[in-house]
Amino acid sequence: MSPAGTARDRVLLRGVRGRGFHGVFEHEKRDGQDFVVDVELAVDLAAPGASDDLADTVNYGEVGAAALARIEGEPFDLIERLAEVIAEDALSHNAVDEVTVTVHKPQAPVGVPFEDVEVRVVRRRPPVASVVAVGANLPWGTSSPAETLAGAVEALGHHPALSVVARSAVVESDPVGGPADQPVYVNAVVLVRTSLSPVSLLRELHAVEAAFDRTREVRWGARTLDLDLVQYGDPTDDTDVVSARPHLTLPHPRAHERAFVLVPWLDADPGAVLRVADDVVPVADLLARVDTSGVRGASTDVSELT
Ligand code: PH2
Ligand code: MG
Ligand code: MG
Repeated sequence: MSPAGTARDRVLLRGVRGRGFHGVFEHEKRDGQDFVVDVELAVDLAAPGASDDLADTVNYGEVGAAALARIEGEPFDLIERLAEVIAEDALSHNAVDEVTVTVHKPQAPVGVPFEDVEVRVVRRRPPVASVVAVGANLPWGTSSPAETLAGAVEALGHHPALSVVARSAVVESDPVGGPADQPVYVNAVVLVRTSLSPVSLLRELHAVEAAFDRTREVRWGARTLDLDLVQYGDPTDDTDVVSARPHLTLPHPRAHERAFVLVPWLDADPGAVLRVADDVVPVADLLARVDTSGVRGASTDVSELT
């Protein structure tokens, strides 16, 4: 991890070349010239390195095609602008934390003999709001599930690219699904802001789970800690990420029907909304449709449940 908390690994695509019509001068817009683009993507490559699965990284073919489309597309006056839009495109990929785009214009009308002129922009993701549901129903060492939740929220807040904006009351809830004989859960919802990509945020959630010795044996089975990414970005301005990939399903496919998520979420954010299929629905409305009898308390203090 870099000091900013983002990936140190890189995917580099160099020398994407095309003919474009960018430039301040009329003859540049009329005749066109070559533009060459380098794209450097900060992506955590540990997961794809282990899985050998394209879904865990960024497809450099897609990045290259998008860069070429920008070179050949709408003419801009400035290569600064061209670099900026190529960077924006690259950051729309769910695994990309940061991007460096260099645009070269080797035939530019500079007026003196020269080799190359280039501009380079370095762009990170602007911080976005994201929603994390936390749950636990097994002690971790001498720590009760409620203490574990508090520890997990604290661990999240220590990440340099992530800040905790609000945390709900802790509720107690009957287990939903999985083995019938498991202990009751404690659940809460945490609102964060982060400049991590969705993929990197999910990886961070898994790292915090692992720090509390979370194991994955039985689906929906008892666990020391569960951190689920419910929503990434803001559906009210369409900046939320929608993804159907098995490793990154966003928004969380079951959050809209789970009282143990909706009750604490509404407590943390009375104006919360969730994308459900094609609609953006207030969490308060979703809550009116579900059975909340298995969820108890909006105890505002973690220590009350320890
Ligand atoms: N998590 C599950 C399955 N069932 N039930 C409750 N009450 N609380 C949970 O956090 C929970 C669950 C899978 O993550
Ligand atoms: Mg879960
Ligand atoms: Mg989970």
